[in-house]
Amino acid sequence: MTIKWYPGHMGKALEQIGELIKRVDVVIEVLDARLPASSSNHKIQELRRTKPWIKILNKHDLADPSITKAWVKLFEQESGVRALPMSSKQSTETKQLIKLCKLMAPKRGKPGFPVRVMVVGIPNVGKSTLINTLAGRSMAKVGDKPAITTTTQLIDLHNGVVLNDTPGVLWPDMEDQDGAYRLATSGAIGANALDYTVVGLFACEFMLRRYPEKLVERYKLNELPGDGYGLLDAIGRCLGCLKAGGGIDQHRAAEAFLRELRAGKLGRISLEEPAKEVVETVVTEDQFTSE
Ligand SMILES: Nc1nc2c(ncn2[C@@H]2O[C@H](COP(=O)(O)OP(=O)(O)OP(=O)(O)O)[C@@H](O)[C@H]2O)c(=O)[nH]1
Ligand SMILES: [Mg+2]
Repeated sequence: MTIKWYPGHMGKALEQIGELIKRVDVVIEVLDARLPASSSNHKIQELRRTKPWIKILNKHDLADPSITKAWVKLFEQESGVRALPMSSKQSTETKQLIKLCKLMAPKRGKPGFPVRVMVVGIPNVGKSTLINTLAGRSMAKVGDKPAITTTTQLIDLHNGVVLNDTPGVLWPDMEDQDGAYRLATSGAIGANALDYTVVGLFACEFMLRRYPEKLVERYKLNELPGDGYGLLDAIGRCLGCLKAGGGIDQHRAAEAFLRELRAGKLGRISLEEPAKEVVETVVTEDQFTSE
């Protein structure tokens, strides 16, 4: 099944982002730390030019820490880009962001001339949560499903920074279907645009390949099933997802599995990592600089 999700408000939001970007000093692009490549919107990247750009690898509390570190190093190699792992619900972690915005726009941040910042990213990645944490109160609506924010909103932090919250935006042509399935696994695609069983099977196959030990631990498996279908059955049995007449309800099992995965119940998981050569270079550089 092909995944595609581009509700009407997204095209309009992309146009607004294209206009707003001309009048802001810094852009904060919120990525999902579990899938930093697939959660980056190339349509927004195309608008960048030389604009100071901060990439937040959000929800890092849910991602594999060593893989997040490799992504951060990789992104920081891009000119004019700063990258930070973050958990946008934690005010201790978000504090440094204000300082960084001011540092990246040294001519602004004075009375009457606030640093104008726009927060962009795909749906459900934590943009509004980040803004609320920075504001210290609930200014923007947040929710555990994509497309909660559908219009832009300007929020003055009263500390020399004003923020634009923007709706989560995807792109119409989801040619990279592997990436689209990772987005669906993370919760960035609307429930009406996907088949839970198929996405659940994709997530099962990935976990069997990449994190089998986490499956064994969470679902008390005596032996690892040979494929996604077998795993979905084992999960359904463990979580009590049964059909009325007997047998496993695979649809319910898939839905429950995705819910658990997204909530971090299986531990910290990254759905993608930088190419192996890049990780090796980063690790070598790390050892070199820590000596
Ligand atoms: N574990 C974890 N959850 C987070 C984090 N940041 C946000 N969330 C959760 O992610 C969900 C989406 O948050 P929002 O702030 O509404 O996301 P958004 O990017 O504004 O989404 P749209 O408005 O739909 O584009 C909510 O359930 C948040 O509680 C984080 O750092 N870690
Ligand atoms: Mg939002």
